[in-house]
Amino acid sequence: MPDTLAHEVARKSTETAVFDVAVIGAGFAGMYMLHRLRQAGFSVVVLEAGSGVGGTWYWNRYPGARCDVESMQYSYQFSDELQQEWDWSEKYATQPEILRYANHVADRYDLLRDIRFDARVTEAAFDESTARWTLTTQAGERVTAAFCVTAMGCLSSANKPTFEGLDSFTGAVYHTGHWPPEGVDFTGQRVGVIGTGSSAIQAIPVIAEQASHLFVYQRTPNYTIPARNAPLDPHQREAIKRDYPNFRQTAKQTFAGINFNFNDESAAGVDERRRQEEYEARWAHGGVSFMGAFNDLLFNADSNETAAEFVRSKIREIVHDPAIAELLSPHNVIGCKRLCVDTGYYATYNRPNVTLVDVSNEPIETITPKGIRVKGEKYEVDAIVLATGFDAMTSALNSIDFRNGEGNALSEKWQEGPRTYLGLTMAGFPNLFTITSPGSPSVLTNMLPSIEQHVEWISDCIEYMRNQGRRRIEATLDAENAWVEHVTEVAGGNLRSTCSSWYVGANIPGKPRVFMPYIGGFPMYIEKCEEVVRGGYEGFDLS
Ligand code: N01
Repeated sequence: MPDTLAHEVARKSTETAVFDVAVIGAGFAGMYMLHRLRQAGFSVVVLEAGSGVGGTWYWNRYPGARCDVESMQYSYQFSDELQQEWDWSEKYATQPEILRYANHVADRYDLLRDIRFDARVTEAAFDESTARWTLTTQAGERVTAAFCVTAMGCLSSANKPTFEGLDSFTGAVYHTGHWPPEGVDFTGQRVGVIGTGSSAIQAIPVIAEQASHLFVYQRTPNYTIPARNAPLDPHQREAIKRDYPNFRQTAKQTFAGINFNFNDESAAGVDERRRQEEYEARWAHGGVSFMGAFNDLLFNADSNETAAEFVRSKIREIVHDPAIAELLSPHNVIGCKRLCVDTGYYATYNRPNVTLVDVSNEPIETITPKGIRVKGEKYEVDAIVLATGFDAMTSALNSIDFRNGEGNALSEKWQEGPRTYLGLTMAGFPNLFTITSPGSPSVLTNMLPSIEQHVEWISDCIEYMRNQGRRRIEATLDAENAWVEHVTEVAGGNLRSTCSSWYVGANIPGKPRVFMPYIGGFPMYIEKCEEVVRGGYEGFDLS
């Protein structure tokens, strides 16, 4: 089996290079997929649209970008040497530090030789006669592989709403998800940030310190909990490292695959004093573990409201102007949209150089050559930051013209919403695997362990195929339908499915409203995947 890219990749569009597996994307999922498959003796090529590894951490370089999962948990665990040799510097790692980690992994495992950068895949077609996929890139390069694995991330396709007049704007326009690698210095500039989701909430306090004036255009306020970020105490870091296997194992047994203190009392079952005590402790600790304060916060609307009101009371405490505090106060279910984690977000609105512009009732009217007009009022700005999020979970896959052997498109199959078996495969699309796709816990969990679980499942499956002398695997329609039904049913019992979030595609006009990730929890999901394997790949046709 040839093993180096130099021998393999067609340099001319007329040639087609041949591999066992083609992986799309070189973020954490694609990198580990490559490593694992190569270890198993397969020839692999990774096609990556960007010019470097890191995926989300390659593209999202906006000021203040950090991971909201603690650094000691947001890393690979497949190699003990790797997790022992790397030292995170802060409780929450910055984007540059995570990108350095991704590059360290790429170097350590010599991954770059099998990754093609600046290779955006545009088409992928399955040929039934050979049972192989052929992938074509924007530049016209072609590779063929027995299996295709997508590792394109859940939040990788930027949402750029069409604001009237945007093209006429004479200043710079940035999207948080496509930040220039060289960075942007806003010193002395008037800046307009559109959006107040996780990305904006991290970027706004940093931009406010540089800009001469910052205007924030808010359509819907979000709940955010202080990160309480700090340098990692070396003793604590070493203590976790000494116990890493147990630490990781405990995390895997939690709903979100994250090791944090979950309180198994219900908010409805305790008195006001006890609730306040718990919320205060969680607010002081910081981060997303706030939602672990009580076990019914995502199941009982009244309980949820006690947590929501607690955060609103904090906003009123922090923000000096009561009218601004009220505008910043969300009134929907807390945790329904992804909870944000910040450093100094609410206090930023006390700065004299920051103006909050409410666009909840009347949308941004137009972008002019010199700025942004809202309700007839003109805001002159030098730069616009679109912190408008992503067309989540489906758009990256739909951006590639996937065609099965009958010439049917994946985008047609998903017209009414995504349908998968375990978020890993799709009926009608043989030999195609998707990492952290709709129907898997993905974005509701710590992505790293979720990615590792998917990669290992896919790699084991491909090895099994080889060992059994099988060449074609396809999820049955029955198995897929049953899984989609189960995913929908569990979502229905959770308050998270009740609001207009990107989880349900509500941020993209016309997108079918479907709760996309699997909300049954990481342990239940792992058990189901393992059960399928124990059953000889139950729910699949192998031939
Ligand atoms: O995107 P978002 P994001 N006019 O969709 C507004 C992960 N992440 O990039 O809510 C005006 O949350 C939109 O308003 P509304 C994390 O999973 C993680 O911030 O639709 N405003 C909203 O305020 C997160 O959930 C980390 O009314 C418009 C904002 O733009 C996910 O990425 C950090 C508009 C978009 O918010 C996405 O976060 C960052 C319009 N036409 C991100 N269109 C960490 O790990 C949209 N908006 C910490």
